[in-house]
Amino acid sequence: MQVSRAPAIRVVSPLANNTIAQQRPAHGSEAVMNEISAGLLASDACTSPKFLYDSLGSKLFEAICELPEYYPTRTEASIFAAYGADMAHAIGEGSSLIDLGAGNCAKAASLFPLLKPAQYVPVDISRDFLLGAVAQLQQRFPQIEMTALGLDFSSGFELPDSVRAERRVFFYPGSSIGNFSPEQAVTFLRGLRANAGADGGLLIGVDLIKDRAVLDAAYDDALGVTGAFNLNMLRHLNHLIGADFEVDQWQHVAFFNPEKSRIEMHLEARCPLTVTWRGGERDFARGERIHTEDSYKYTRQSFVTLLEKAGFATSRMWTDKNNWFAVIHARAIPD
Ligand code: AVJ
Repeated sequence: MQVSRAPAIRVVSPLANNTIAQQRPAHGSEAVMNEISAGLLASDACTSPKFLYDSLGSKLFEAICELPEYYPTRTEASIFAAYGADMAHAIGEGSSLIDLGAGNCAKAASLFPLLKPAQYVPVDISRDFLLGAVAQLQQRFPQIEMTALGLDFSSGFELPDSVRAERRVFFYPGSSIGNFSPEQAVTFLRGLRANAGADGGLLIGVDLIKDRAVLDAAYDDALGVTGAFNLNMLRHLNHLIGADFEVDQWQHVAFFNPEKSRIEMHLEARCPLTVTWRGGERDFARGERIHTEDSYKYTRQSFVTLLEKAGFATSRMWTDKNNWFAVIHARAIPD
């Protein structure tokens, strides 16, 4: 018989003295300064999409998910709703579910009644946000052991001993994998494979190639919410590196690049201007751009192939009726 108890919530804090936390310093640190400076000074200026998410940026992304043009969130949710039981069957009860970029933990929580994991391990860069969400969840699901990890997993990580070694299943919904180039995605997934162990698995959401007009509209919506989301990065950069970007001198540009099979987001200078920040400055000509995000789109086959390169064999795939989005369950290929 399963004994129900409410285990203490353990949190690995970026402040704690452990190797995980030390891999990535907090925003505003010297490493972040150097990273942003280098991007702004590159001949094709660029910034990492992670800087889209300050507190306003996270709210704007939530608003994006409600836009009629932005199909991924809603389409993925419809796939979970239709095939949750099937997914639970493929994965099996009693897994250790490791939720990458958990945020408010809502997507994973909706699967708990079917999936019945033994342990839930939400991972998110925003530790405080995560803590609140997990405390509430633990009340609703006292029989699931919960261990929250506050860390940036994007550049690789190791799991602490508090995460069960058996039956690890990485949960990576939302098509966030699209922010990596295909080569980076293979490296990232190989890292998951190494952490998963031979009996491990992966449940991942992937956005599929579709009609170009649908893709373009999803990243350049009529209300201008995605534009606000993109432009807000400038305010965040002003805060992080003491820059003097003026938001009204820039405009949002987003389009599907079919050669690279990706949406590109840029910020384009509307006039000749100079930006200054702590330790640097740069002139931008009118029309010159900062590349702020890529969102790669795959075919079902191209993603299955990518998973194979990373050491995962696809066991099941679920899609919506339009074939706009896929949720894939893959198992670690034994060494
Ligand atoms: C959070 C990376 C999945 O690429 O669709 C939404 C981010 N950018 N609109 C995506 C995003 C512009 C989103 N991901």
